[in-house]
Amino acid sequence: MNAKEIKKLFPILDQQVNGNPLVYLDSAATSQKPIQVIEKLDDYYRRYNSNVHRGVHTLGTIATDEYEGAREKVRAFLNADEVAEIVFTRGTTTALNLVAQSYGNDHVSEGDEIVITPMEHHSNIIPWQQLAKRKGAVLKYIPLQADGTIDLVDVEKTITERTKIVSVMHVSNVLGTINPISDIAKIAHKNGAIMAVDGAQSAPHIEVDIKELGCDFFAFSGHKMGGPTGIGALYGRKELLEKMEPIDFGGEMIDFVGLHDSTWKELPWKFEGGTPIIAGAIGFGAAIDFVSDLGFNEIEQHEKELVDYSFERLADLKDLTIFGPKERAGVVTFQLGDVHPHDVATVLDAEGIAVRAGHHCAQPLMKWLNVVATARASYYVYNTKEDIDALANGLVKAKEYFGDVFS
Ligand code: 7TS
Repeated sequence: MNAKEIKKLFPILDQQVNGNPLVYLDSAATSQKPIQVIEKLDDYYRRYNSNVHRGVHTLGTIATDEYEGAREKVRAFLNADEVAEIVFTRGTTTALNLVAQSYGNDHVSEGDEIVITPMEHHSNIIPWQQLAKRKGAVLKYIPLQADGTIDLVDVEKTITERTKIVSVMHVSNVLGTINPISDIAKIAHKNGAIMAVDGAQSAPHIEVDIKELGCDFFAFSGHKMGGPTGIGALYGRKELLEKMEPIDFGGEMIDFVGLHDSTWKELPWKFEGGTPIIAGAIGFGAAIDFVSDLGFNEIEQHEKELVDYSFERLADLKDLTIFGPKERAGVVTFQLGDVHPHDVATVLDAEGIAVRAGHHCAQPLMKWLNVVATARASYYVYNTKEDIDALANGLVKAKEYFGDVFS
């Protein structure tokens, strides 16, 4: 299937915005949803909406089978050994907070180190800042190279025997950098630290195999890969999850409840307090089927072509700076002369082109880039070269509109 055929499977993309065909270039914020996912959600609510893991009635049994079936799809998708290692969460943010609050609380003490990078999304900074503050630990940053990549020499220098947790994004949502996770994980393990990975921008775009990555935790979100909002997953190595305390207490996650003491269900349910995100998980499963059927070789190849074509088309634009390395996932973040990124995005929106402008939840990275904000085009399976032509033409219009800036 080519991108034009794939695009037809996304009903939302077949519309006009401000009198122009919609060109959606904001998939790093959230992707659009294929008809297969929309129908799966519709089917759940029309045919078998029920709570899970309780009662014996027929609808409840179907819902439970579908919900747990989705967990199995996540397991297979990541190449984890057991479904016990897959915890459903609201998304990447809650998954990383679970690691920081549960594993972090029990394993980090005063003077210990937590190591991250300046390119992280806020979701992979603040949970560790908070943990470091609670424990009197030190939050350390692996410095970046000038092109926004990580040098393993710096990793070796930053991680020490005092490091307890290393947490790094697999793919940058701003620069598109693909980080050498398996190498970083080896260095973390050599020093006795565990390796957590923010996979929000990798799982939708490149093949993920947690065994090849060699990580202990991997967090990602369904909504960036064709799934519904409000659902994601945390993979955790079983030996670690088994010893971790739940952080959400209440229904669903308990085994026995007494007046003064209670015990928890086994993995992974002890981490899923309350009625779970049932429809979300089932829709997430359908999204995993969808991207897996397309195949990650094809997805990676397609995004590489889009990135190469972007560099080719945008190279002609004077005053346009593209941030990040040449070798990257499907993200192109840029600055157009002195024009504020919000103005660029507004002109593009008038043309029906959706890009994101702002700090992209990566303020430390903006500081490192020495900008307050940038504009960003991010691609997915449904984007075509025509979309990039529209972007390039839209940027020419923006330049004309703010002409005096360039004179
Ligand atoms: N980590 C990375 C690398 C991300 O790109 C995002 C969301 C998150 C974590 C948080 O994911 P959530 O599903 O828990 O919200 N990134 C973006 C973005 O780039 N623009 O909007 C959201």
